[in-house]
Amino acid sequence: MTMLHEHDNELATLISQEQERQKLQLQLIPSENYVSKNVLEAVGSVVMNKYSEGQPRKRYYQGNDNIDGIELLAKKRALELYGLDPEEWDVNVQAVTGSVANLAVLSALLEPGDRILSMYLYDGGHLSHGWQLPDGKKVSFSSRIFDVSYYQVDKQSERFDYNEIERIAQEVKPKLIISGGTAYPPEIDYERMAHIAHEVGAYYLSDIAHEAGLVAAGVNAAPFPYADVVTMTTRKTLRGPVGAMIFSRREDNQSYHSREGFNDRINRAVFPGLQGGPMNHSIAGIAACLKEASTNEFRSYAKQVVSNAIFLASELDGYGFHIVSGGTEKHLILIDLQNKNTRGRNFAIALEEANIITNANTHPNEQGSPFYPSGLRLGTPAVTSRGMKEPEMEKIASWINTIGGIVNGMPLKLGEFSKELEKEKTTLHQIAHEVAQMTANFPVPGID
Ligand code: DSN
Repeated sequence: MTMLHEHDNELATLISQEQERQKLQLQLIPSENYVSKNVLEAVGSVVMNKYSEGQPRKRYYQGNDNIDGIELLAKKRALELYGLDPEEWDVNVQAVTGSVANLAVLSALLEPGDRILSMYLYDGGHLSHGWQLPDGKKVSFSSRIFDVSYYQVDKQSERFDYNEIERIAQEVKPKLIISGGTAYPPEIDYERMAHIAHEVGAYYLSDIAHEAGLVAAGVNAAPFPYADVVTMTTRKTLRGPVGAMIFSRREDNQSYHSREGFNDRINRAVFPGLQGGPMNHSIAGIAACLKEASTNEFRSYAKQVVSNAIFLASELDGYGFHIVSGGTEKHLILIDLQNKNTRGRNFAIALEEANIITNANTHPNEQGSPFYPSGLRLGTPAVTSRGMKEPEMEKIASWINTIGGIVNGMPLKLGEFSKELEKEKTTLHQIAHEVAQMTANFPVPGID
């Protein structure tokens, strides 16, 4: 950063401040993590100067030998990491984000107007799976193109009732079923989801954006034996850069459209369908993170991510927080705050004041809205990357409980809430100080 400080101090200062924030605070947003110096170096490299529309060895512009090498390396490492036979599976590493990856799959396999069945957003689904508001307003682009139906979790257990999902699939007869999302803490039964999809002649798309690293490490089950297509982002539990991967079978056994492989259609949907030149620097970063994810060190890390989340959930449960789905089998925890007389945003604001970063989230029995929900989402990937374990989770749970006690019963309206919170600043800043003392003992990968 020395160069940037010299030539553009205004920008360099903001970046430095963000670096300090990431070191100082507890990053508990489950989709966030810290990339290594290797990944940072690859992403900040000159490969971003090159245009490379097309596929490796089949580019539209000259001068792509090295870019081909990087993309082929990323693809090879991706297939190896998930134990996939390159004769059977292909992987596209060009989609810029998970949402674009999902849109590419939908546009490759379906016709406009075709029906999708996906998880309801409030229960933990994702925007790119075709979200429209209960009043019919189509929020995501995929919901404007396709006809979307939803399945939800059982309101009591807050877990999937697969018989009910099967019943809905048979009723709505989708052309494609999606599993996965952003806030479903139990593992998903991929075999059952594939069975439900294939029984009604639908494709099965498994989106494992959140679990990618846990699946790579063998800590969570893999959808590959069952799914037709698997999408993931590379930045969450996989601990890579912003980017996405689309794994698809070379053969389309459903023959809904044609005998052409999924992969050819998907590659074309990414480019030229949705994107121009790929982000070669992200692809280089993906290659770097995939090498790291194949190590024993990463496998131990992923195991600890889940142990930490299970422990943190159980501590919070002990403090009387309503842990959605009764716990977690992954890296994330969802809390329904209705018994704590507060909203997710209010709680998250108070936690931030104490250097604890979380996000407000909807939950299956939500009465609020996605911007002002009554849930809170937490996760352990980033704090585990710093080396934190159960003793730190115990401390974090206790801070969250203290702050939960402070916000309980405060006015919900944000203006009034902020005024009330002002009166509690001494306690919150004392916790912020304790958090800073703890984080100072845990180096940040990629920074320290
Ligand atoms: N923003 C991601 C998450 O936090 O889960 C989903 O795209």
